[in-house]
Amino acid sequence: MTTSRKIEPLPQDDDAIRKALKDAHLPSLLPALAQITGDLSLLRNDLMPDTALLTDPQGGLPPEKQTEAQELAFKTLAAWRDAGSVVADIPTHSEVRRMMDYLIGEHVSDEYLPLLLEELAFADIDARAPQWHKETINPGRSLRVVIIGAGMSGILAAHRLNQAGIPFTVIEKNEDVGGTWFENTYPGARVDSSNHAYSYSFAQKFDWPYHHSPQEVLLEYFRNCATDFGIRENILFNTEVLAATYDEARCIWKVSVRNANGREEKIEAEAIISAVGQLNRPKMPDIEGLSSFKGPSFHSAQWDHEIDFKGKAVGIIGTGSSASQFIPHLAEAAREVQIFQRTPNWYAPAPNYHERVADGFLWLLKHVPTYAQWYRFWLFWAISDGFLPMVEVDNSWKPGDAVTGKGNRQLRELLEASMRKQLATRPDLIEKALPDFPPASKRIVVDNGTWPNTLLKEHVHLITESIEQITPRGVRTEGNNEHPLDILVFGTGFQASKFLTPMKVTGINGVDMHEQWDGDARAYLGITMPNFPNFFFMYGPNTNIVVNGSIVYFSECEAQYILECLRFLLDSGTQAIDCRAEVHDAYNERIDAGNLKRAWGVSSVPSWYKSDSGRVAQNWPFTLLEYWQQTKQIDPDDYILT
Ligand code: N01
Repeated sequence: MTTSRKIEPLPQDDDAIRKALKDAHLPSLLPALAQITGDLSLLRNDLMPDTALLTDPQGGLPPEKQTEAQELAFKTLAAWRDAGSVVADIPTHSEVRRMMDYLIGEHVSDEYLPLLLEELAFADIDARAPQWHKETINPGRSLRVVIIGAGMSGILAAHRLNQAGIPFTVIEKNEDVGGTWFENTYPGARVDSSNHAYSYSFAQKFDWPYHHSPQEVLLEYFRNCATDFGIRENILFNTEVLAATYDEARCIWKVSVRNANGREEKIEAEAIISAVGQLNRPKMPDIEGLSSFKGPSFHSAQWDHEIDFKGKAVGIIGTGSSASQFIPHLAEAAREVQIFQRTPNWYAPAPNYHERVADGFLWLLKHVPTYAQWYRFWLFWAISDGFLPMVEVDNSWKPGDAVTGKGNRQLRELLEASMRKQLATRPDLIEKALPDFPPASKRIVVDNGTWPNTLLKEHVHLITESIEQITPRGVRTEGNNEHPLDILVFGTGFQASKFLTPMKVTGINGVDMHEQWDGDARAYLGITMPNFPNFFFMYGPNTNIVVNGSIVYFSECEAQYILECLRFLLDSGTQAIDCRAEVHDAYNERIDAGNLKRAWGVSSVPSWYKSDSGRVAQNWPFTLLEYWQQTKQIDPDDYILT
């Protein structure tokens, strides 16, 4: 069972404990030991991680201190085992805070504490679960919900509705759950944030085989979640939503779907949750001659596993996160690899990117209660709001500057030094691969050295001349340069800013959702929009996070808010809530101003963070805390009530 965290008893074998401790993540082990023993004196000042080095695997603890911490952990664990392995009472909030303070090396403020307690999910308490049930609030009221999509967000929404006793149907176009993890099967596909953090807070799993697990492991996790949550029988697979139309007189959404037999059907519901994701519709480039290529060609999200690359000349258009993952695999087999790069990337060094979780570490997660939660907490904090200053735009910034401010300069220096070092033997590649724009203008690609090592291979060529045409035999770049190819792969990304494409969604007075957006998707809290009553988005406009946090966290906040809206409908007898235009507009003005204070908002480099108009339609510019606070509950004054 995916979500199980069954702890196994510590063995009598002291050597086994000592051996495992060599692989321990010590900064998060000591709070776990303090918690299970109730002995907070274990959190010694001299063994405290260094705040400035949070992303260091051992929090900057020097080797002699690591040895001391290991010895302390050994003695504590052995004594705890010998005394009967009794876990101390759940700590008080002030004790938990003391442990948090120790782990992150600073005082956790009052406002962050409740958020962090939720994330920790001690004693398997799912604090974000609805603490109410439809039957006890308004059993007679019809409140059916259609969820569109059974990926990470859709599974979560279904689970929450199930917990609240609200009837729901999930419409999924694929034959199974998983969304992006079902569709993207290209070689090398893996999660680029740590999967101990990229998982539901209430369904944590300690036995991830890798720090960044491959696609098939993530897919299995989401498949198992769907089964464990008991939502599978509510999912209509191989069924695609074509349109949704609001019937104002009845306050009902009529959803047109094409079912598994190809027939069109209508489903009625009082509310819709769109959980279609932002990165689910492949984007093919607008290049002359696109379809003229005679050899095999396909997009990374529609990988053709029949194709053998061995001995072939392969061309790849695009160098984003997807391409950076699959190109190294193609380079293993292909005779020649031609990479067509339009814009270079910044690469964030992640030494454990392809690493298996060490045996000893896994052993400790299995044998030490609460260790997995504290490790997840560490990851959550290490990639949290503390990163925002690195992407801030100073007042002195002007277009063309290579950095946006002081923090961004530090980030640039770090990333540039790493790239220069890795490509030191090839100044020509440094010239081509080193961006001249500020880091975080577009998505920073995660890498462990695989990308530069691939570029350094003799049969791999990084081509930066712009593409003029795709021809039957290959690609022609400026200056009439022909690049003959056997196979052409598009790593050209997704239609991220075209939310809900190609569905037709019609709201009050026949207004079309895409026409209302006019190419520039906006929503209030990324969740609701005027004229579309009881229509909720998950991972909607401006809810993507760039450097701080995990997208699962955002989806959990959105689910919390949507459930609060549904509770309001049940509680108040209101038929429908429709976001007030002035609330929506004021909110979006603030979002736009916020994004203009971030590197991705001021930079002119192309990125999927922006709509065609150049507005940042995807990203959330503020703290994780702020989104959590804003989505905790609904303010009815934000809505026109029917
Ligand atoms: O897509 P992208 P992606 N001519 O849009 C190029 C997530 N993800 O699939 O930069 C030439 O980033 C384009 O060039 P440019 C992750 O959030 C996650 O790689 O626009 N080139 C760019 O190089 C990621 O950010 C994981 O100039 C053209 C590339 O194609 C998001 O998905 C793994 C072109 C597109 O890059 C999208 O990543 C993979 C043209 N006409 C992805 N049009 C995880 O680890 C486009 N390009 C979870």
